[in-house]
Parts: sequence; structure tokens; C-alpha cells
Amino acid sequence: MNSRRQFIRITSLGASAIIFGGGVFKAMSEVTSLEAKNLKVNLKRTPTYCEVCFWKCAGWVYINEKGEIWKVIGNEDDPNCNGRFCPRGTGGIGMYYDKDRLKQPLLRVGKKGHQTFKEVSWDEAFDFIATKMKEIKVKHGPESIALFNHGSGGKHFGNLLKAYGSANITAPSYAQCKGPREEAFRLTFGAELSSPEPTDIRDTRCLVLIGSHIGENMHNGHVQEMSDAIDKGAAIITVDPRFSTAASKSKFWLPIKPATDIALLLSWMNVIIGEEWYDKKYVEKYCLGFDQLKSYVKTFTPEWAYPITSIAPDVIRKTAKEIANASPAVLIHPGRHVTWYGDDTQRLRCVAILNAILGSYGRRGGFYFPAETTLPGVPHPPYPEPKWSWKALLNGRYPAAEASISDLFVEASLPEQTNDKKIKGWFVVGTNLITTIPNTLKTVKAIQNLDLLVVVDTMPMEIAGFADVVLPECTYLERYDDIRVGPHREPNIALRMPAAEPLYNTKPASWMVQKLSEKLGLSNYFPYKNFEEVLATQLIKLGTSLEEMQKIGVKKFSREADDLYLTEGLDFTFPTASGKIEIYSTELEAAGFDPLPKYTAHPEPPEGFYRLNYGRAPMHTFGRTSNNPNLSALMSENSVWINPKVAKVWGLVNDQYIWLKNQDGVVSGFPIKVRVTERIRWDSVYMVHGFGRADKKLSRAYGKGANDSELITNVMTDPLMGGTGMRGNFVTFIIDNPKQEAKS
Ligand SMILES: Nc1nc2c(c(=O)[nH]1)N[C@H]1C(S)=C(S)[C@@H](COP(=O)(O)OP(=O)(O)OC[C@H]3O[C@@H](n4cnc5c(=O)[nH]c(N)nc54)[C@H](O)[C@@H]3O)O[C@H]1N2
Ligand SMILES: Nc1nc2c(c(=O)[nH]1)N[C@H]1C(S)=C(S)[C@@H](COP(=O)(O)OP(=O)(O)OC[C@H]3O[C@@H](n4cnc5c(=O)[nH]c(N)nc54)[C@H](O)[C@@H]3O)O[C@H]1N2
Ligand code: SF4
Ligand SMILES: [Mo]
Repeated sequence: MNSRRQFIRITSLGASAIIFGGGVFKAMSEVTSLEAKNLKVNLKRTPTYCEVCFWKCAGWVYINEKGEIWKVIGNEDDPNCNGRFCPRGTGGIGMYYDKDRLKQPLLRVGKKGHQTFKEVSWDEAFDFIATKMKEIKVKHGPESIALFNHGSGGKHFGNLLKAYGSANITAPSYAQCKGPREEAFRLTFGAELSSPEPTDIRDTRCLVLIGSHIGENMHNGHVQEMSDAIDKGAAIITVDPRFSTAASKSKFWLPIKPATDIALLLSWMNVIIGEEWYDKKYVEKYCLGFDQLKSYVKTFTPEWAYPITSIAPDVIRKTAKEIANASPAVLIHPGRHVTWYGDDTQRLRCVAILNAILGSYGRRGGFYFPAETTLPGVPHPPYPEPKWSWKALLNGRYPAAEASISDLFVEASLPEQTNDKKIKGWFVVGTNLITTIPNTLKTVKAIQNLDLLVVVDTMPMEIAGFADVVLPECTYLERYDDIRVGPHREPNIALRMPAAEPLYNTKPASWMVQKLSEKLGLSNYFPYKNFEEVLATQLIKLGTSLEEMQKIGVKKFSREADDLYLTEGLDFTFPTASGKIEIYSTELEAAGFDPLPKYTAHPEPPEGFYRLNYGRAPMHTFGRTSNNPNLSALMSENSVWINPKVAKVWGLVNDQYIWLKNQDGVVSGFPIKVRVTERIRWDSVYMVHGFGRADKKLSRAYGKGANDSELITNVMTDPLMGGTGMRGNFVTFIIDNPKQEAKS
């Protein structure tokens, strides 16, 4: 039996089980969130929302008598976390205390890629940036400056760029993350899913996870909802070549052959339609193209899918029945990091269509209709009209792309770029592009060709090593930021305010942008004393105030109508071209693509190679936490999961260090520890993303474990929306130190 307590241990780690080292942290580990709330000592607390990942849980930062940041815990009114932070959120204060932080603006004095900087004043840094920006503008136009951003600070720099005349703004959360799913759901239902996803996990009777590893993927509120759903008897079906934490809580684990999910999804449709288990009333009322789907999936029997997926026909039928029995309270989870094999939009179209025929979209236990507060705008003069934007980089490619593709900005920065749509300057705010965008060598080549690279970060991450100017941002615990609005069952807002003065000579992005705007003659776009003033004005317009939000942190509003789900029997117009759920996509057909998703076979690992599979660990977020003093104490390096059969062939044992070499001959920069386990298929290996850090200034993370990103040199691009499929890479093992061999 899946015990709630066992599962929740993952979530409650954040509250009580982290053992911190030294001083202030030691005291903290003895206090759970509840205890902190009831403490008799007179602690000051300020509201925040977490920046350790993009779930943005709202919490309270406790400050002790000495004014030291002491603990951060969840805000009980926050729907994203329900009062509980995950281990990473609790350990987030390590970002504040990390001695390796960026401390002072830096200006390059040596070659790019080398950490040779001199410390400069903010004024000198801004003068340098403004001069370079003006040079680029004169030579190439303002559009040749692009922004790569991820996280809160990016929005401020986005406003600056727009005021300067460039709309070339991008984030890895599209082409390296959820882009294919957003487009697949938009094509089918007319609306993207956004974040937090409106998956009604709480009330589902059957949750199907296709490689979405909730539990290790620690999306707080959803991990809690999944645990509750299990308690209420929901069946979990996990489709994953790896026995994930979620798989261990599942009624069915389908250890699918990697890259074959579309075949499984089509054969589930075959069974569900063939057996007439689909939601007939729903399909008739709301869907378009069901008849085409019905004849299309006729040949995709479980027997057809078996040799492709390695999932036995009776298991496909049994799971199809389990799924259909729960309909409409069933959730074929859309996943989040879905840029896998280049046909990802089509895989996610399968997911969307399956949900449609099961009638789960707009139904309790499936997908609810989210509501979101609209943030009042900040008045400013109209932005100049850019002569071109990211769409001009498409050149007829990626017809379904509705957001900018980071990879195209890299492409437009390469020396071989010959047209007039060149990118010559990058602002990089809160994203470590070296480990984030696959094919690192291409990214580095593009960087070497830039006239200006400004990196805004809190840590000396790899990308900072390539910067011309490094601007040290203070952490989320030391600044005001935009009010958090996010879709949920109830509209809500959350405030982030400083719990302490910024350490060292660090500043918030909002401050940097205001100062830089003065140097560029654009201060009329930012006509306020400071960002606090902006928030105060916005909050009054929202019917609250800065003072109230400082006391409560989170405010919920009522939905305008009772429209969380579809009203049974009533008509509903979906925001698609036809107003219906488009099972058969005329938009894709018109663009020359398959209107119904097709299975395509992908290359297999060559002899002696294994598919490189990667994912998350509950106590880390990508690479941003690998140097965190609290979180690196919990997990300081990654390991490579290897099936015992494979380990035997290679003579590998647990805890042995090896190097990985990929199909293009790239060898991991550092060795990685072997973990021999039945939990991974024999044709794949698995590792957690975010380790193997190459920057020596990361004193805890440097050289610990291996970096999946450097081994991802084969990118399978999604022709529909430009997503960078990263799972078509294969590795083999090197047992003796290849660097020593090279020397001898
Ligand atoms: N190989 C590989 N590549 C991947 C993935 C993978 O699993 N494997 N995952 C993909 C996915 S799903 C995503 S969403 C992306 C994530 O990509 P990124 O968001 O780029 O991930 P991180 O490596 O965490 O880099 C975040 C950077 O922001 C900095 N930072 C943290 N807090 C602040 C702050 O308050 N202010 C500023 N200015 N900077 C801050 C950190 O120090 C770090 O340099 O990566 C994608 N790329
Ligand atoms: N702790 C923690 N949580 C996080 C993050 C983090 O950094 N740390 N990052 C957040 C972000 S931005 C994102 S996008 C999400 C990403 O998290 P998810 O959306 O859950 O997605 P992935 O990282 O793609 O999923 C990895 C799983 O896919 C399985 N897999 C690999 N290949 C295949 C295949 O061919 N078929 C199937 N069915 N499965 C396969 C892997 O074995 C692994 O279990 O996590 C979020 N949550
Ligand atoms: S899930 Fe964890 S790391 Fe992410 S915002 Fe919430 S507490 Fe922070
Ligand atoms: Mo992501």
C-alpha cells in the first residue's frame, strides 16, 4: 500500500529533516515550520516568494534578534505550497549565505571564457554597457541586442530592452522546456497550460505520468496533491524507462523503451475507441475530427505497439481500462520538460487528444479552468517599434511557435550569420546558458562573436566567465520584485520584500535597470523613485496595499464566476479557430504537417553505447543549487545509474568513478560515480542534471559529478515549434582516466 507518510517524507524533508551545518543553520534544523510559527521568541518575519525554482511558493522569512536571516517557511495561505516548502526552498537561504556569491560589478580584462575581471563601481559598469549598446545600435540597430532571461529579474531588463527598441527577448522555459506541450494544448484546446499547470491532481482517480517524475520533479503543490490523491485511492500509472519515485507509488509501472511513447499513446487510443470506452457525449458536444481519429488509430493495436515499446499487449489493454474507468476524473499528465526527441509537439498532441476523448479537459479530476489576477500596468511612454523581432529569424520554420526560440538567438549570433538580422549583444539574466542550451560549443562560438555580453547573476556560474560585464544581483531574500500572479483555482497574489539589506555591493535588477536607463537617456520609461513605489501603486489598484501585503504575504480573490469546470450539458466555446476541441488539427494540416500525430522511429544506441537519460533530484534545482551550502550538504554530486546486466558486462561496481563519452567523442569533463541499479533499463543510463560544474569559483560544486549538458551534442529539433530535443544522445564508459592517458 502506498503510504501517504512515506511519500510525504519527500515534501516534509523541507520542514524538518534537513541537517544544516554550523551556527545559525544548526539551530534552524531543530525547528519545524509549525514550531517556528508558535515560537515565543520575538522574531521578525517578512513575506517572500521562493526563487529556488519556478513554482514560486510564497513563504515567510524569519529574522533573528541580530537581524540575521534565520529560516524560511511556507505561507499557509499560499495555494502553491499550502504552508510547506520543499527541501530546496528551505535551503534557499544558502543562496544568501554562500560566500562564493558575486559581490561586486566586474569588467573583463582578459580573454572571454577566462575568469579575468577587475572590480569596478556600478557607475563604471553602466558607462561601459551604455557605450557598447550605443555602438551596436549605430552599427546594427537596437534589435541586435537580445535578452536571455529566466526568473524574476528578467522582466525588468525586458522593459529596458523594449524601451531601447528591441523585442528580442527569450527564455529557456520555451524551447528547452515546456514549449511543445504549450503548443500542443493550444492547437487542441486553444489555450496553453502555463505554470502552475491546471492539472486537478487533487481530485483525480487516475494519474498517468509519461516521463513526468513528480516526486523528484519537486513541484511542491502538485507533489502534495498527488500524495492526497493516492490516499483517496487514485491509481497512478507511470510510463518511464526508469523506476522513478513516482513509479514506486504506482499501480502500474510501464518501463517503456525510450523514444517510443507516441506508439503507446496511439495504441491506448486504439483500445479506448475500439472498446467504446471514450466519453461519447463530451466528444460529440465539444470535439472536432473524432471520426478521422477513429479510422486513423484502427491499425495501432497493442500488438502493433508491443515490439516498438516493449510493453506487452495485455498491459496496454489493462492500463487502457484503468484509465477509461476513471474517466472523466483522469489525467494524462502533460509533463513539463518535454523537449526530448524532436517530435515532442506531436507526442503532446497525443496526450491532449487522449485527454479530449476521455473528457477530462474542463472536468473535476482532469484539468480545471484556472483564474489569474491581472497585474495593473506601469504607465510609460510608448515603446519604439522594432524593425524586426524574433519572428524574422524563423525563415519559414517552426509554424506553431508562439514564443521566441532561444536557439535561434544563438544562431543569429554566430559568425556565419550573413543576413542583416544579426545579434551582437546579449543580456543574460538568471540563466546559465552554458549548461542550459544544448550544444555548448555552439553557444560558446556565438558568445565569442558578440560585441557585448552582460551577465546578471547572483553566482559566478559558467556563463559569468564569458561576460564582458558581470552585474551582481542580490538574492531574492534581499529585494522587492514584481508581485507574483499565477493561474490557480483561485486568483491570488504574493509579495516578495527584502528580509535583509543586500550583502556586499549587490543590487536588485529593478535598481540596475533604472540606473542604466539614465545612462541611455531612457529614464522617462521608469518614472518612479524606486520599485517599492511601483508595487504600492499596483497593490492599491488591486484593492489592497503594500502595508497589508507586508503583513499577510498572500492574498486570494474570488473567482468572478463559478467556472472552475465545464457546466454539464451547457455549450462552451473553446478558444480555437473552430470553437471546438480540435482533435484533427486543420492548422497543422494547412502548415503541411500531420494533422493527427504520427509515430516515427528514432535512432537506437550503437553497440556499446547507452541512451543518455537525465532528470531532477528533489534537493536540487538544475545547476543553481549545486554550490548551495545547505543543499550540497544533502547531495554533493550526481551518479550514473547503470543496469546490473550492463555493469556486469563492463565490470562496473557501485561507487566506482568512470568517465562518459558520447557518440560524437565528447568526454565528460569530470568523472562520475557508478550506481548499479535495476531501476534503469539496460539500454539507458540516467543522471541528475546540474552537476559537473566547471567554474572553479564554485568552491563546493566544482568538479563534483558529471555535466549532462556537455554530452548533449545531438539536438533533435522539433519542426513544429523549434524545441531542442535532448534525449537523442548516447554514451559509453571510460574506465581509466582519459586525461592521464592523453598526458602519457
Ligand atoms: N542538459 C540539460 N539541459 C537543460 C535541462 C536538463 O535537464 N538538462 N533542463 C531544461 C529546463 S527544463 C530548463 S527550465 C532550463 C533551466 O535553465 P536555467 O534557468 O538557466 O537553469 P540554472 O542552471 O539553474 O541557471 C539559473 C541561473 O540563474 C542564477 N540565479 C539564481 N537566482 C538568481 C537571481 O535571483 N537573480 C539572478 N540574476 N540570477 C539568479 C543562477 O545562479 C544560475 O546561473 O534548462 C534546460 N536545459
Ligand atoms: N527538484 C527539482 N524539481 C524540479 C526542477 C528541478 O530542477 N529540481 N525543475 C523544474 C522544471 S523547470 C521542470 S521543466 C520539471 C521537469 O520535470 P519533468 O517534467 O518531470 O520532466 P523530465 O525532466 O523530462 O522527466 C524526467 C523523467 O523522464 C524519464 N524519461 C526519459 N526518457 C523517457 C522516454 O523516452 N519516455 C518516457 N516515458 N520517460 C522518459 C526519465 O527517466 C525521468 O524519470 O521539473 C521541475 N521540478
Ligand atoms: S517548489 Fe520548492 S524550490 Fe520551488 S518555489 Fe516551492 S519551495 Fe521553492
Ligand atoms: Mo523547465
